[in-house]
Amino acid sequence: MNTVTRLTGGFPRRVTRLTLLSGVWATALTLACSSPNENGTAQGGAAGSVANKGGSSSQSGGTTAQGGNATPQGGANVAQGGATNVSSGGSTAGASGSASGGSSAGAGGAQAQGGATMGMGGSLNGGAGGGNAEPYPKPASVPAETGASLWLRYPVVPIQVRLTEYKAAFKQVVKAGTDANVDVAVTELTTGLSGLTGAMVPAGTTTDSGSVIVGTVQAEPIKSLPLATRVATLGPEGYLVETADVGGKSVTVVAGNTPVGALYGSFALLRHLQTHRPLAGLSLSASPRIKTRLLNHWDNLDRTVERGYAGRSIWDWSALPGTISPRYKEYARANASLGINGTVLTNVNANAQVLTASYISKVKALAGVFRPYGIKVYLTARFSAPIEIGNLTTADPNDAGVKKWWADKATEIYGQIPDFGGFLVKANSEGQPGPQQYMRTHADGANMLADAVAPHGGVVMWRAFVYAEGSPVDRIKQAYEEFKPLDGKFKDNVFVQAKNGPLDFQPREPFHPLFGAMPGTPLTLELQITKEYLGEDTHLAYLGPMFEEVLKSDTYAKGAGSTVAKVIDGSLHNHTLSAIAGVANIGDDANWTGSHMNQANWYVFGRMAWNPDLTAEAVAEEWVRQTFSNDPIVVAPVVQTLMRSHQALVDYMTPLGLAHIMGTDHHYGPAPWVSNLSRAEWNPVYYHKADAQGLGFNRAPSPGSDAVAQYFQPVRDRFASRATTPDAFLLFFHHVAWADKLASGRTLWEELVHRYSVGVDEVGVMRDSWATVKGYIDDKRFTDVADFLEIQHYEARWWRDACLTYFASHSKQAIPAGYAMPAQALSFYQGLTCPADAKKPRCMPVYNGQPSPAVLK
Ligand code: GCW
Repeated sequence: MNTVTRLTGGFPRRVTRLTLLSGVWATALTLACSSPNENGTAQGGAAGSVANKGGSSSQSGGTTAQGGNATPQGGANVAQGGATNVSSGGSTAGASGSASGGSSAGAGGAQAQGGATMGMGGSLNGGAGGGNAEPYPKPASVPAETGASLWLRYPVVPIQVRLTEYKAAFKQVVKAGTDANVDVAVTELTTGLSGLTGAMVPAGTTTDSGSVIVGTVQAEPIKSLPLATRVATLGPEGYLVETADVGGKSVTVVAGNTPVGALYGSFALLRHLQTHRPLAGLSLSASPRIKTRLLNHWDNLDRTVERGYAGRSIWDWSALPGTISPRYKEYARANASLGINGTVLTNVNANAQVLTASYISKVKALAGVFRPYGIKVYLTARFSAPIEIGNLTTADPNDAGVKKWWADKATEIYGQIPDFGGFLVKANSEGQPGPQQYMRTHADGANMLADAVAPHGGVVMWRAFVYAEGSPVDRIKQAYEEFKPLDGKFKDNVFVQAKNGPLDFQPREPFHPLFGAMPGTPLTLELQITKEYLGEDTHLAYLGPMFEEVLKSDTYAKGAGSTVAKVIDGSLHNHTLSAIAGVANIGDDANWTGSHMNQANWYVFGRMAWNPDLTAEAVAEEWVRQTFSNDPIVVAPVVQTLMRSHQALVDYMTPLGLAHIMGTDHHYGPAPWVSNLSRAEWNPVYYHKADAQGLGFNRAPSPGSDAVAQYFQPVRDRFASRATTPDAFLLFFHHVAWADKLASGRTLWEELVHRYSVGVDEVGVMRDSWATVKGYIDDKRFTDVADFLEIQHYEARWWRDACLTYFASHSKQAIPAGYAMPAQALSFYQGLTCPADAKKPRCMPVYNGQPSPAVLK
């Protein structure tokens, strides 16, 4: 037995767990490796598969099923380190916009260290050095970190060859042009370069060798350089970073067409250096595919955060505008480093007060902090605001007084904040007011607001997350039914914002059928970074694979290749507007996101918002390198852990297309039995429809709900047929008999038991993999993560046992041989009253069992 200290409030600080025997470990790995995932590709990719480095270039996600869109999970991707992009240009930063799985895995051929946990070692070491053989020294001691520095830590480069190279190249930073964005770029570069080189790299004014020249192509000396013409092709936010000769001096140029482009280039250079890439052949260039890249904060004015698990809101409204927390600037830096260029400060369940004069002055103060970082502010607009704060008797969008009120309000806001972004609106959804109260449509409402902000260059983002009161046939059909007929009726400055899936941020959902179905309207993809249904702060679930899955999903709206990414970047239907939004996971916790690992989800959202073609794995690697260490002994196991984590969670929570079986309100633990909530579609039983015959929601044509009809062909037919629906979505679209055979050869019941069990064991593998980095990163963050993985392992078992005992009450079948019996009877799980703390709803009573293994030898 060993003991693990946990730091979580409200629970005993020590729990005991059984140490996994190596044999069990090996069993878990074998099972993970040999079992196909829901897409039929190798899953898990633990030790064995990771050791298999291929020399061919890999396209992670390349096996995405047509219309099925489950990307391969786990280490199998990692295993296929392609031989591509090993030079500096092939950094995981994906600067050229062409990063693929191969780049993340690095040079498969170089410096292979092989071995189970070191499977990526060769590539990663090679990645650092592009052939550099210098090993990373094991740190003697590592100072504790709170996580507050995020991925902008800039520790001194610990390998001499690289350090020497960087010191020679970076001696000072020289500004080209005058603008606040460029000033920020200079500050970021001097800070980052000083940290990485361990030497003072000041701002300078004369161009000497070893200068970084940062600025725009309109300013000398960049203006006269040959590279200036290439920058011109990169668009307003693009950048180019290269070495150049200026008057006989060797310099590094960071050039943008605009000041913010130069800022993004500065962060790209810093990312390159933070990941210890060589400078030979340095050439980083990129421009964003999506123009508006937003965080959506669900932050209330009282500093509570809806679905926030990282403390209070970082917006200290009562202290604003007089007091400016230093965190605002840190927030802006972190976002700018990713290319996020806007933030919606307030909850979509909106409070009209934020539109009053006193709050506008507070918003103005925040906008002032964010502006030098290229970030605009947006607000949520409560549709009934004219009544609540305007003394009108109606909010009817066709009413002249209402129109005038909003137009005046927009003028007032823009008078204070000339670059205000616009409004995000949740209307006629979950009790929010909206135009339908006045017998008007969503388009009427959106257009009225659009007219108000249009003279100032603002936009309206109108959410499509709607579902009506009553007992609809199938909740997931409603957004499409309400919005598709309105296509073409929205003003030019209106986006319709849809969640990734048609239900609600589940661990896995098929893509939302609105994508591709509204060619006349720019659509915003709304992703949820905060993990409302995915273990909140505690469970490690890296969302990169999930984001990649939806972005690469093929809608077939205009034939094959009509991916969700192409819908939202505007290219499929030729829109000039394009946007993506991520519901933030940020709060005032020291580590920002409630857990260190959740920082990766903020990071990957930002990186994929900039370039939706980046792979989850590439981004995971660059995040790990910057956040923890570049040493392959850290990078390999942590990237593998991240990459397998989402599928693991899907398996132990909602395998095979199950959805919405979480506990009421908190959405944290399992509660598939809940059936007594007032609205039918709030109850888990509505979604899984377990009965004596089988399990799953029939969304095929009649007698099913025919939700599949909302998809284009051939996706429609693929989901309509039980035989062609990928296992990943099987129970989302079909009611399947318990005895039905699945592709694995197992019956549905057996497969369910198997998946839940593998999910639990995967967390055990993640936990043990993390244990290998002890001593290579600081103890504080190591222990924080280890403690959460320990909790996650217990809670994965809770999920498994609760769900299997419940589903067994319908299937009337026993747990097959080879799998652990549930630790408790169904009544135990149904009787649990956790969470004690709605914000941290961990469940103490589940820590008294043995969490692993779930798959027996
Ligand atoms: O997922 C649900 C959440 C609500 C949220 C709503 C929405 C902001 O449970 O908390 O409200 O979605 O997206 O509007």
